[in-house]
Amino acid sequence: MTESDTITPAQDLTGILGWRFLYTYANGWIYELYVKNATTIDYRIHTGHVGGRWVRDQTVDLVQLADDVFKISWTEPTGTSVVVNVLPGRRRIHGTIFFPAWIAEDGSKTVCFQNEHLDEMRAHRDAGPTYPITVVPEFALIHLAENMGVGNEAVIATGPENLPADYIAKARCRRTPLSETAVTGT
Ligand code: FER
Repeated sequence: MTESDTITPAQDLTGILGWRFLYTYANGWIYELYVKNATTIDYRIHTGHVGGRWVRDQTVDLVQLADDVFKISWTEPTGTSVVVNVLPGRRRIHGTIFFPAWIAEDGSKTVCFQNEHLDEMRAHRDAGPTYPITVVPEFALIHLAENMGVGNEAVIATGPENLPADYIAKARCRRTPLSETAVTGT
């Protein structure tokens, strides 16, 4: 057995793979995340500094830290880095966003369906300014956790601007009972 076998715990991602989460950060920002597979997420940003932005097929690192504790880390083509800790059974998220200076100053250039503007985003990233980085660490409450199956292209298929005005309110009403989430909190 190599040292890394004993350092890295056995991974069971079934509690997060294929799940959609709608959540509100303590600063009021509302996000929606779909874990499409073990290395890919789709997401929509409903409100906040870059509200209106949406992204499909973002490559991420996803790991299980412990029972009901998952961690997703990635860097965007914009240069924004994000680490999101997800505790589905406890309906709790903690996210840390690292905004480059050009986005902290004005997020509007990143508000789009990013997949159609990838070269533009990379050009903005390279033009900067990058520093100082603004760190935004916040807890969030998961309003809705739904198992949509892996590889479901219909979950995040349109921008937040095309959703019905009551989308968030209705999602909150459909709030999954804690007992139905994959792992119950301990
Ligand atoms: C999140 C926090 C930030 C999240 C995505 C981001 C999908 C992305 C931010 C950005 O690119 O501006 O919880 O979940």
